Amino acid sequence: MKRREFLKTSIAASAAILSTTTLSAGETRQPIDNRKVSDMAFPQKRPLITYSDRPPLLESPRSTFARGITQNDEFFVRWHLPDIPTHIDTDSYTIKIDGLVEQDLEISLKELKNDFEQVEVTAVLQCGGNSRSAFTPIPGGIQWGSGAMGCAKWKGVRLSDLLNRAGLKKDAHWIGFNGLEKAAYYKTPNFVRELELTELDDHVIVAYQMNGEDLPYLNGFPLRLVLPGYYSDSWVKMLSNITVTDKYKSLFFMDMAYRVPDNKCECETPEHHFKPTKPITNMNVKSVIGYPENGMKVYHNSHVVVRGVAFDDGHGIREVLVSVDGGKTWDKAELKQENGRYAYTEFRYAYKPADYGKVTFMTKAVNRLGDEQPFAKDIGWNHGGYKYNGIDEVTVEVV
Ligand SMILES: Nc1nc2c(c(=O)[nH]1)N[C@H]1C(S)=C(S)[C@@H](COP(=O)(O)O)O[C@H]1N2
Ligand SMILES: [Mo]
Repeated sequence: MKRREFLKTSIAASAAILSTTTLSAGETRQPIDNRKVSDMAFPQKRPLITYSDRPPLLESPRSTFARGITQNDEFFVRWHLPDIPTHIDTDSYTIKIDGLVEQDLEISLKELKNDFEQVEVTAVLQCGGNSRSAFTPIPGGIQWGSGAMGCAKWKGVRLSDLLNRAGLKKDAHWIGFNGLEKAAYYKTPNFVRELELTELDDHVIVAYQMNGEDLPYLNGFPLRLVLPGYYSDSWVKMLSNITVTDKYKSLFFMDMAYRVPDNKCECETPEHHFKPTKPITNMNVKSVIGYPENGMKVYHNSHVVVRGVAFDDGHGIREVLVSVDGGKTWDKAELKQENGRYAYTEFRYAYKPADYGKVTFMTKAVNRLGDEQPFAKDIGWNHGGYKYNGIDEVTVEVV
């Protein structure tokens, strides 16, 4: 069945249930973009859009995306378990490596910083559920707008160097990563991720610094996994254990969450969830406008510079196109690419509003493979609300 038909049937089937609302099931639109930052700030953070304080769930406002590097104090925060350790003893903290290795290792922070080659990578960290509020009906989970993402310069050591020091045994195939939450609350499902050895290249690092400073506590102090190009569910924070195994261990977070339908459109209907599913891995191409913002007023005949960021999974951004006529015609934005292929590409587009009234800016990024962002309405629905990458839109008023 083609997607359009698929949608029609699903809309017809659910029309009765939804008669009290104007939303159509299985459709997608622009993510919610009217939330204000909170009055309250968490330690090391400026006030952000706050969904919960236990666990801390914080979203960066749109204005953050006018710049290519996200500051540490404006970087979004997501934790799954309500109880995160509130104290870390940096002198005794170690990262343990065990399982199918020649030699179990326990590496202190000091050893990590002194005994291994130090490397840096600038990379985008984006939750797979970023922009989830674009999906209708809205899937369960945090109703993120577009701010569950950020781009930082990460410094640390290569995961492969750690694994080589331990020495992998012949049957080594899977690697499990565990955050420190486990130690304190062992009865809740741990936040553990598993990756296949073949997925891990030299770009994967165990990082202790973000933008030249220690990782902020809420972003995983003192150590986190950095997987450039991958959605951030696997970027385990407060990383304390790495376990090498021969078999996939089947864990709650890997089996239930962060998966999409294993079909070409990665889509399904609210009535019939598609099986089988697959884990989300590589990020699709996306752009988000940082300036101007929805509802702003700009002066007639003034010089408006639309600014924002674009990224993909590391293939690199070829161009960012801007439309002011609803997507009929597109113009190229200027690009600035200084931080490598995993980082944000900054774009800017100068515009002189010649007419009064509302004007909508749309941005569409295209990567080096030729993949481009679809219109919001053409994105397939999935029940987890993952991987939304619709053409971004901001509407301002010319006065
Ligand atoms: N230990 C631990 N690591 C974790 C998580 C978690 O709940 N616990 N959540 C993951 C998810 S789903 C996301 S989106 C990112 C969020 O990273 P941030 O809080 O630094 O923005 O951390 C990932 N790593
Ligand atoms: Mo996430």
